[in-house]
Amino acid sequence: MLNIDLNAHVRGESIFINDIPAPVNTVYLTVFYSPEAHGRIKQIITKEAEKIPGVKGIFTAKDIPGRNQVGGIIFDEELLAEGEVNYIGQPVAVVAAVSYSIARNARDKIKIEIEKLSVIIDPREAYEAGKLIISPKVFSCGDTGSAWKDCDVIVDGKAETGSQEHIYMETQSAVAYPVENGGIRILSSTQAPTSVQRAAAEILGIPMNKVEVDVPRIGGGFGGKEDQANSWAALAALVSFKLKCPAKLVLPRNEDITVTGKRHPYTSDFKIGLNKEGKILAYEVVFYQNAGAAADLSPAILDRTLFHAANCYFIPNLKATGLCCRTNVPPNTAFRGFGGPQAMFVIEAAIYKAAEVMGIDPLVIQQKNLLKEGDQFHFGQKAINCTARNCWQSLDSGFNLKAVTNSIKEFNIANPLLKKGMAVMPVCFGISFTNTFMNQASVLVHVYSDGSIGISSAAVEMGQGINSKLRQIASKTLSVDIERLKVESSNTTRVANTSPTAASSSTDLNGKALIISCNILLDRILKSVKADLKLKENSFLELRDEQVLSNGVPTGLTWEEIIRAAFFKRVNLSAQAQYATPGIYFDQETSKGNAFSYHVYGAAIIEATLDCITGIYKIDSVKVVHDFGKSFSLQTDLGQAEGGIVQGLGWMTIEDILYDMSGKIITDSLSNYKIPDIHFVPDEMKIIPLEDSNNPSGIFNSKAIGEPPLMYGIGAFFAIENAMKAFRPGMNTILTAPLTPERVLLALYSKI
Ligand code: MTE
Ligand code: LUZ
Ligand code: MOS
Repeated sequence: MLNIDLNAHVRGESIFINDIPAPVNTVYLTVFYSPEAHGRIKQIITKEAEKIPGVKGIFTAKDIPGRNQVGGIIFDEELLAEGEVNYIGQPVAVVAAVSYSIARNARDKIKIEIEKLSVIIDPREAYEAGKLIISPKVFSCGDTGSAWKDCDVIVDGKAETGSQEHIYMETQSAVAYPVENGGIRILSSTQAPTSVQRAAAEILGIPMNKVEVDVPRIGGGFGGKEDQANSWAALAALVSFKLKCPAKLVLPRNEDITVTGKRHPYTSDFKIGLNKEGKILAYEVVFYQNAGAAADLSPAILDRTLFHAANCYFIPNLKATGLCCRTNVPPNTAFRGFGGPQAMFVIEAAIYKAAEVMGIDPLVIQQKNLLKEGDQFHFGQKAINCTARNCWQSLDSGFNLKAVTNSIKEFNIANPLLKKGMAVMPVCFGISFTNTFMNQASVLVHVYSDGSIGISSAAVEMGQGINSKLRQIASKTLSVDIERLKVESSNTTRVANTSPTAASSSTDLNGKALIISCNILLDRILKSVKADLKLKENSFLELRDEQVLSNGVPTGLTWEEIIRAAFFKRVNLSAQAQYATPGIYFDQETSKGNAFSYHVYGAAIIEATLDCITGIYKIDSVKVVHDFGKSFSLQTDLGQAEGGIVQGLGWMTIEDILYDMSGKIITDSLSNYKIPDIHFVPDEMKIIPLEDSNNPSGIFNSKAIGEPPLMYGIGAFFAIENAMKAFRPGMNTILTAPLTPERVLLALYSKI
């Protein structure tokens, strides 16, 4: 099944915010940002800027008619800074002019006086200074305290992962239009139309029903537009509201990189205890999350970190502590995996280090401790339909782990300066928003009198293929040709109270709501056919390939005919339905509950070759057995898996976000922040669907796919490290990601 957007994307015909022709009276916005990472605002001087011809207005916090607040979970984030600034790039004022260039010229004339305060960019330092956004969170099971004495080996250490910039192709963008009676209409590049609606309503001091948010599609989000599209849309709304004209704000790339939040860097302390056989008996971990200057989604992300502390391993005694540390960098935010990858890196690092101390292959520990059916996660949920071991076994039988290990050994013996390494990365990722109430979606389906169908849902198309999947789901449920189905833009007036398109759940949630509404429609329509045909009550009518069958026999009636007839009989041809995932709950007090609808499993072999003279490496191959459930859109799902893997590889290897001591980002463009390009992509990426998998909780037995594959990328870190050790066996183990070529080279030739 090909993605419906494919042709238009390739031809450049798809419409993104910046492609929409702007009415002549549109004003163009640019934002004046804090130049300091921490300080008290003494004065903002806009006089000179206001004098520039073409400037229509400059707005600061005092111009906000409603509440100057965009915090999603905690109300700690102003739209425009008022008393204090807390990071470089924090919006302070917004300039509206007849063109972007005039707006930018005017921005350059704005002056700000700031009394500097101390800057913290390191989360451990923030913790020491008492700067926690929420109190420490602990998830635990068993009793680690008493388990240590049963361990034959205890290893502790520190592991760190870096930040990651989303680099969605479409930067943060919004256009706002004033509408009648003090309302506003916003086009936003957001994953969360309802959050944009709520944020704009708050800022303007108007009810949500006066704000309409429309999202035709977005040019990628990757989590970066789950919460952080709100501010830009609210700024456009503010100006449009004030000036009573359309207002457009599209961030230039370097600004987007500089001022928006990214994946949270983590620094963590771990302690792991095992018996002689390699069975993990106890694991303790403390996660210091670098949240940045405001809460944003950090507390929810920290939760997901705690949920994924054990990855796919059964650990009877576990204690995971999460510290949400406030620092003076832009508020970090959702990024594919949502804190899960950070946790998984630490447990893998712990296993790697333990294996080294025990003098065994990490694979032995990994395999021995994989979850089995019915094992309990540390948060109390049982692993049901657990395929962790099936994936590992299929990986071994499909790709022969022994053979891979041996061929690498041989290569390394034969080559003094090139070294190869491999690692296996098993993954277990929970599907559901961990905040239970968010697991809901609704759709509105219209059947038009010619038999064509329009679907509006809570989901946003961001390249992941949700629109194509929704068409498939409706086509299958109604048994009509897929060409009859159109997916409309995501719009808060048509579909209300939406959760963000996130947590890999949009197909499951919206798909289920879609199935319900299609069935409501079918039921109504077939009832009316039944009455028309004067069929007996117990005769069974169904639609198959657009033909009406009665007790399995064709009646000669077609979809178009019955729709036309139903219309004239005044049958309601529209249906709305909501779906809420059943059976999930989580008790925040005890940190226990069935938080997830199900888990996605898989395992990957990653191989890398390292040039030990330059420190440059190549990821040669990623071979995966992935549990897709029963995929109903394998092309789309494979695309998601490949994209996720490459994003994970980039995070672990070459993507290195750096801030200087003043809190200023150093890597502010694509020339100094490197993301994987086509040359970086492994020559071989082979993804085999796990056979005989099933998932009654998914759509047509499928499993969510958006985020889990990213975590296979973690294996690249250990594959490269193994290659390094093949060159320099006594080398100090590095557990700091990204493992950039610079870091590799330094380690290969360091004195100690
Ligand atoms: N794929 C593309 N092409 N673009 C994106 O922005 N976002 C990812 C993933 N795949 C993303 C993507 C993230 S972070 C999530 S949570 C899921 O898609 C969201 O969509 P889904 O719920 O339909 O899987
Ligand atoms: N967003 C959220 C998410 O609010 N809760 C989640 O659990 C989640 N998980 C993944 C991505 N986004
Ligand atoms: Mo994805 S991080 O849930 O947007």
